[in-house]
Amino acid sequence: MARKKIALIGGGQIGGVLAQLAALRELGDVVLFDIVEGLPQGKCLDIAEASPVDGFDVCLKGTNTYEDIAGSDVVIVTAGLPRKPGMSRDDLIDVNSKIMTSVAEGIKAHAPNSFVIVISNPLDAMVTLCQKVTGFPHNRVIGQAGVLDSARFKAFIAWELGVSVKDVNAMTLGGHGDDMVPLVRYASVNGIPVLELLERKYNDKAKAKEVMDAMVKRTRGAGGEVVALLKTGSAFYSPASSAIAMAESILRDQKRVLPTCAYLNGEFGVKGFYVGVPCVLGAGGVEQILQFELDAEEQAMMDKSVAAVKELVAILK
Ligand code: TXD
Repeated sequence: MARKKIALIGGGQIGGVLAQLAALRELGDVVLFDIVEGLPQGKCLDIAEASPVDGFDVCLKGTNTYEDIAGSDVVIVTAGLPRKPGMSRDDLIDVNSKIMTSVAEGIKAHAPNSFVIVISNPLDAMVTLCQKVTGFPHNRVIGQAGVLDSARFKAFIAWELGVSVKDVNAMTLGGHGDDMVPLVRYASVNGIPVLELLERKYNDKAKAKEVMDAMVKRTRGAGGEVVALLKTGSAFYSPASSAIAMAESILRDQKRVLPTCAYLNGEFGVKGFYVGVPCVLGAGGVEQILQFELDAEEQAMMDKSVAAVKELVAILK
C-alpha cells in the first residue's frame, strides 16, 4: 500500500513543526510548500537529515510549486501572517484573505480529493473562505482552533490541581476569538467535576469560582499571552501539535472526538457558518457532529461567539 501524503501550505513557524511532527509520527510523506524560495527546501532537508537519528521512514520535499502537492490525502494550511503584539486575530483578515484565496485555488487545482485543515487566522473566516474557493464538501474542509484552546484550558486545570494533563477533560466551543466558550460545567478530572475539586481544595465556593473564572479568562487570552512574550509572532508548537492530532485522526480513521471548526447546519442553533464544536474525525473527515445540551448561560456565550464569527465572515463579502 502506498504511503499517505500530507501537504503543508506555509513553511513558516507552524509549518516547520508540522513537517517534523508528521515525519516523527510517520503519518506519510510530507510536502512543504511556501512562496519563499529555499525556506521549505531547507527545512525539509534539515528534518530529513534527522531521520537516521529518530528512525522515521518518510520522504520530505520542500517546494515552491503546487504541482508537488498532487495526490495529497490531507492538506494543512498555515500560509498567512501571524499576529504581532497589540494585534487581534481579526486584524489579519485583509492580508490573509488574499493569501487564502490563492492557496485554496492551488489546492483545488492540484489536490482535489484532499481533506483540508486550515490553521491560518482569523481562523473561522479563513476556513469559510477556503471552503468557498475550493468548493469542496464541508466535511472535507475544517479548521484547527478548538483542540488548541481546549488543550490550554486542560493544561491550566492540571497545573492548578496538581494532576496529570492526561486525566483532565475539558473543551471549548465557538469561534477562535476572545469570545470562545470554555465549558466549565463539563470540565472534569476522570469524570469528577473540576469545580467540585476546586471547592474541596479551597473549602470555599466563592474562591473556587474565582479560580475557575481566572482559568477561563487565561484560556481566552492564551494566544495573546504567547504573542506578548515572543514579540515577533504567535504560538507555533501547540498549534502544530493540535493540527497533527486532527490529521492523524483522519489519516488513521481513529474517529477521535475533537473540537473542530466545522460547518453547522442547525446544530447548536447555528446554520450556515463554521464554528468550533465537537466532531468525530475519521476517514470521512467530519463524520459526526456531537450535539449536547447547553444551559442558558452557555448558549448565551455560544451565541455571542457565533455573532463575532458572523461579523468577521461578513467582512469577507
Ligand atoms: O490555532 C490556530 N489556528 C493558530 C493560528 C494559532 C497560532 C497562529 N495561527 C495562525 O497561523 C497565525 O495567526 C498565522 O495566520 C498562521 C501561521 O502562523 P506562523 O507562526 O506559522 O506564521 P509564519 O511563521 O509567518 O509562517 C507563515 C508562512 C510564511 O513562511 C510565509 O512565507 C508563508 O506563510 N506564506 C505563504 N505560503 C504560501 N502561499 C502564500 N501565498 C503565502 N504567503 C505567505
